Amino acid sequence: MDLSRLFKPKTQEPAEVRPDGNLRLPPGQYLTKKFPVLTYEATPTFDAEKYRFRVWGAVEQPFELTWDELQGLPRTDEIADFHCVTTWSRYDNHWEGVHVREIIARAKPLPGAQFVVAHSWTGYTTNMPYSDFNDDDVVIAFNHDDQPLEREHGGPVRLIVPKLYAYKSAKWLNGIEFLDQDHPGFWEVRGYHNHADPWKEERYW
Ligand SMILES: Nc1nc2c(c(=O)[nH]1)N[C@H]1C(S)=C(S)[C@@H](COP(=O)(O)O)O[C@H]1N2
Ligand SMILES: [Mo]
Repeated sequence: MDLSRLFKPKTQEPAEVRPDGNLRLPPGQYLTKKFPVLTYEATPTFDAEKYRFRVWGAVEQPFELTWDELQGLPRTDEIADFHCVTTWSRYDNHWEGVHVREIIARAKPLPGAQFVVAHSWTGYTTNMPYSDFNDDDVVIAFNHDDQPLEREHGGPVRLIVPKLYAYKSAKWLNGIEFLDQDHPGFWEVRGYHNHADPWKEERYW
């Protein structure tokens, strides 16, 4: 009996490469088609009447928006991969919402505003350099894969920062603070990396 057929090596698909030369799947990550929920705090309730989106700190124009006003800002959408520090990645998420540059244009950050903290109404916070926040693919999302964002995934509004590990993508977003000094957020003070670049495996510090 000819067994060689059985032991033929399986042909492998070539690994996908991003335009910047990095592999599409960051090191140490595995792909999932599911959308796991990863939340530290209890999933909060939402009250559209009471909701305020606050923008403050090192800006010329601090401001506050009601839910309707936030909904009324120009919309954008994108397809982006999502990488959790606990090693799962989910490709091709379709996010719809408001680009953060709509907020930046209204707030007019001062020259010294080199850092940003995203705030959730649960008290969760996460920090990032202004240069990572002010990027083409950073959005305040209301919809995911053509559905209103599920409550446990941050609905009705969350931040999405695709190029950093997902703990930078604050769920239940209600504020953006601009700062001239870095201010590590919830996970960042508990040992997760301050910067969180998945392609550099910046997981812990
Ligand atoms: N408010 C809040 N936002 C959060 C978190 C959290 O615990 N609370 N977890 C972060 C982490 S670690 C990840 S991986 C993603 C998970 O988003 P998901 O639950 O929609 O998959 O949300 C991030 N945003
Ligand atoms: Mo995560």
